[in-house]
Amino acid sequence: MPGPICRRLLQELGPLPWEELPVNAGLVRQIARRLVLYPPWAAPTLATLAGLVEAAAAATVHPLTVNEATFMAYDWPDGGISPHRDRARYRGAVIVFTVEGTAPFRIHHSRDIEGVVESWLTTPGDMVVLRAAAAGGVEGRAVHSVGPPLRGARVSLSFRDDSTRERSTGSPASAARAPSQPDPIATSTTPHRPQPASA
Ligand SMILES: O=C(O)CCC(=O)C(=O)O
Repeated sequence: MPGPICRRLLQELGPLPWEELPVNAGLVRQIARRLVLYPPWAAPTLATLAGLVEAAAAATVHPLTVNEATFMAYDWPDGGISPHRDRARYRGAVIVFTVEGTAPFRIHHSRDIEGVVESWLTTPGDMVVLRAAAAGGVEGRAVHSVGPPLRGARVSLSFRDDSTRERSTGSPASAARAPSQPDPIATSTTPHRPQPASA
């Protein structure tokens, strides 16, 4: 994802309310802030990106309905999230873009932080595709972790297909047709779920 798109995405978030996550969420330890948005996407760059992800997924064996967008911010020096899998309610794949900052991203055999299968540095514009539940009939959600940013903050944007939400679309076309759709703040604070995405 090109740098100007990353910057525009961040600009569009403006004063939206990020939440400070509890450090302990079950077995997962996380030091991060989070902003969760749902369609219809009010931010035009977010709408375009979600539409592109859906269009790309449509050409695969497992099409996605992107019905959740989560921004995570991890601050230097101790931000990050320990090994975990995303919840089973997410279908197909989780698409994670790095929007700002550089930090290690790891895939693990298990929740054991030492059991690293693969590790690399994510930098702005990178995209990681993680297998979610029952992707193409194959089980095995990826256990992953994020280390502290090398400096400043790292911000990621994850697109997910939540099987418990309506298969509504956040495509650019629908966003363009309905400029007065509900503000994403209103949709993100519905009683639907203030829980962490991971388990
Ligand atoms: O921020 C990231 O790169 C990944 C976030 C993550 O692991 C999660 O939300 O489950």
